[in-house]
Amino acid sequence: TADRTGWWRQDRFGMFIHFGAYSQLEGEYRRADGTVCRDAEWIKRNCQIPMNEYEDAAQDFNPASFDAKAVVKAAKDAGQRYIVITSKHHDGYAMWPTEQNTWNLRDHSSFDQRRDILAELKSAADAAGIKLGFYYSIWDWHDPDFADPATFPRYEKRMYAQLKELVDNYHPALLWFDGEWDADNPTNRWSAQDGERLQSYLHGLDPDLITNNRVGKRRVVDGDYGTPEQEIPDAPVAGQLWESCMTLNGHWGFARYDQDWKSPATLTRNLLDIASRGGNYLLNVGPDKLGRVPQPSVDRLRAIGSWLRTSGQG
Ligand code: FUL
Repeated sequence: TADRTGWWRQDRFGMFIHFGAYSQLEGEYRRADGTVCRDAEWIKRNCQIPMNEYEDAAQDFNPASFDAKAVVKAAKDAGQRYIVITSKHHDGYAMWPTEQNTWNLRDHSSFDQRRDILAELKSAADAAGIKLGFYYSIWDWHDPDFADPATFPRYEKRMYAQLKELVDNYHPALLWFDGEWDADNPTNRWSAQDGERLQSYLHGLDPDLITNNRVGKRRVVDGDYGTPEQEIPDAPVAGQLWESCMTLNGHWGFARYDQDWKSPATLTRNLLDIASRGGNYLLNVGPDKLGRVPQPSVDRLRAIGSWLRTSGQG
């Protein structure tokens, strides 16, 4: 409804954060034969890393330098007013201590067991008056019940339970779904009806929750807004709110080899272009394996913010 999306329509500019077990690899996988395969959050699949090796890498994941206050400050300095962080990407790894499995940052990592980065981010965001949302991938490469239609209902039950944990424990303002498409099964593991059922379940948990259109099948009626990716639509769909998500370099997750950063001028122009067409801009950062936002990202965010302030729009 108009009321539910009011803050979001007004906020306009948000920070996307891609952070997960893949961050531990920093975009590079060295195969046994010495060759290196490069990717980012898709590295498990695109570099065909055996699950046991990927799990071993996750076991070493120790983002001890993740600093929620610094992340929130970087967003604030840029003029961003909401943050959306990956709670679970396609690799299925949960960034909070979920009770549904042990494939998560508490139970499968080398991270301080007392810490919970989603809780840290929530309190830092609250303190700064920034809204927090979670990205959640429906597609799951790790859960053994996902891929088989016979067992999919068991997976779906766990997914519902995970989403309830997120809503009840962290009170996100928004859920950003993804992976409703599924490259292994393009015909329909996840249907529009599945999306509708999930949406009403979520609104039962929290009637104010905003969701994107990838909760269903990206139809105009799915979720609250459209999600053009790495592009600014020339002709936005009439009657649909939308948010363009974009990277600062060429990748969502941290990729140490990618230094191809967009210029502050380009980024600021994108923001103005999007805002002038009535959209939101969700601009991504990918923390490294220690949890640090790369300095080139911080610099660019600050440059956008200072432009906004000098032009009196911040
Ligand atoms: C895509 C994903 O497959 C990418 O990894 C990224 O998360 C992007 C925002 O959405 O569909």
